[in-house]
Amino acid sequence: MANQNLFAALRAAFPADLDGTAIETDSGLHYSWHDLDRATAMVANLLQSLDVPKARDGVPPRIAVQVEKSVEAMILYLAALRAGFAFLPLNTAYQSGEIEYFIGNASPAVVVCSGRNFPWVSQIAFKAGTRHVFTLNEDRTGSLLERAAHHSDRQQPAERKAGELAAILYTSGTTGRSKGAMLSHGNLLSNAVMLKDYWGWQPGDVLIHALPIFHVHGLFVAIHGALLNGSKMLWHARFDPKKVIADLPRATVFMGVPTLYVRMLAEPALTRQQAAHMRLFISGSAPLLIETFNDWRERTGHTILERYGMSETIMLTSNPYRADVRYENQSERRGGTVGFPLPGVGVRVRGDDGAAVPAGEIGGIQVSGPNVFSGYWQMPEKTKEEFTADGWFKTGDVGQQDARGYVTIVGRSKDLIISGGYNVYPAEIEGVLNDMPGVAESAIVGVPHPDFGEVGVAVVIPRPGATLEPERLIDELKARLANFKIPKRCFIAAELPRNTMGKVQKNLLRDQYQDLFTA
Ligand code: MCA
Ligand code: AMP
Repeated sequence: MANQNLFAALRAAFPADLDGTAIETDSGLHYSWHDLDRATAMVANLLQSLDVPKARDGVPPRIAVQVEKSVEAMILYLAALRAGFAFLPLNTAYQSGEIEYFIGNASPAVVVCSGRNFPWVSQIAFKAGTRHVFTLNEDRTGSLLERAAHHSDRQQPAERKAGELAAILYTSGTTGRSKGAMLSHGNLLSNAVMLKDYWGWQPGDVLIHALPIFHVHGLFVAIHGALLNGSKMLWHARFDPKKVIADLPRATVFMGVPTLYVRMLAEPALTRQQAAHMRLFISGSAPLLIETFNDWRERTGHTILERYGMSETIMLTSNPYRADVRYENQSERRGGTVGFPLPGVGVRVRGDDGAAVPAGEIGGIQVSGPNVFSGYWQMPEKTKEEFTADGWFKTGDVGQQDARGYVTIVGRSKDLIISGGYNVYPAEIEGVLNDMPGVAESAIVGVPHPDFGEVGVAVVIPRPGATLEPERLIDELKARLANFKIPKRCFIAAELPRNTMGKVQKNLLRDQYQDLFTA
């Protein structure tokens, strides 16, 4: 059977003319397909030359990476696949306590960080038993590329089976610490191949890549989509609405979280004429407000295609790209919905008792398919809890499916805030707050925000006799947690509202602070 390594499939989709431009960056650099092929071979050869534990029981060595966005960072991801390593991307906002947990949990054989962070990241990594720590900076400097330069630019992709581990994505569940969702080469490739067809990728497509590359959206959906179509990417190191709008006449596809659309709409340069060359605008990772959907259509003449996914499953549902006879009734992109289950993906809605609910009624969303992960890294019990007895994954999202098949997400059973497309778990922040001197207890709730969609607000109860200052608590949190997790406001209160069972009534707090940012 042919090699199922995801890299082999992506490489096979490179255009015949390897001298053509694969990536053009916002700082004016051009990378050819040949460059991508050679650079991934060299880095893969470096990784394979290292003294690391061999793959055991289908579990390859892990490589954990916390670096700023750059083409070389993407090359490192592709090289890890090519060498047969499992890739573990880490948000650049994570602080030392967070990194210590991920490295301790995943025991990576190799860690790559920015030169700036080397002193503390390497200390954490060496303590956890990692033998190889490299640096990679935004400006193409660092020990990784220096070492890779000594290796051959030819390499045979490692033999991998579809079920073998390709990546671990850390995601928190309802409670407790983050869990590593294990995605296989087959999970990633099957989803990418299906989306290439469903979203109508075509010759000549050009993707504007303006998302971070340490989560599913920017790393998998966007990069796999472009590479599998042999499409050029216009590479933005960070999202700047003006720069993206300026690139629209040279592009055909854009992917963003709702905040990116909101920020572009605030720019007068966004016009129908400026967007005339575009074929497709895709939104996901967080709910797209119907106002944004409508405003975008009015301003640009394009109807945003909203889709829904998770780290554990990659893409699950999507509004249609076009009317297609293969998919009966699927023609219209409906704002406020996340569309239809993607081909091959099973979606069902279940009540609290596990029984099916009638069309149009609300329940827990469960999913199945070749895209669904195999479980959480070294957490068999957690894995078991999140799957039903008949093998469906419980997403923790609450929604409904109407008679035509459109899925709408109406809420979440998991206590989760999605802020600017990043997940924030109240339990984690409450845990840190509750450990601070003078704090008796705390609650974090999500409230509407015009830019980030939703943001966290903290309500903190002091211990008897203690005086707390909100600014001090926020500063303390900033020292310990990634910046996007920091509550935007903090209030000191005498007590938290509780029901008769003693459970904190977060809905009352949400109601109380509902208009804090939107009034
Ligand atoms: C930055 N800040 C935030 C966020 N980002 N606060 C809340 N939520 C955020 N998302 C804070 C910083 O801490 C800082 O606060 C201030 O905002 C400005 O920071 P800055 O870095 O300048 O912000 P930015 O660069 O403008 O970033 C905003 C952003 C970014 C471009 C919207 O958050 C972003 O790229 N989001 C995309 C996330 C994403 O790719 N998600 C996909 C996950 P202070 O000034 O107080 O320090 S994949 C997924 O969810 C699933 C699978 C799916 O379906 O796709
Ligand atoms: P993550 O853990 O980062 O993979 O986030 C996955 C979660 O993002 C899902 O369980 C949903 O709650 C949410 N999500 C993703 N796309 C959408 C969308 N289009 N609308 C609403 N929620 C979404």
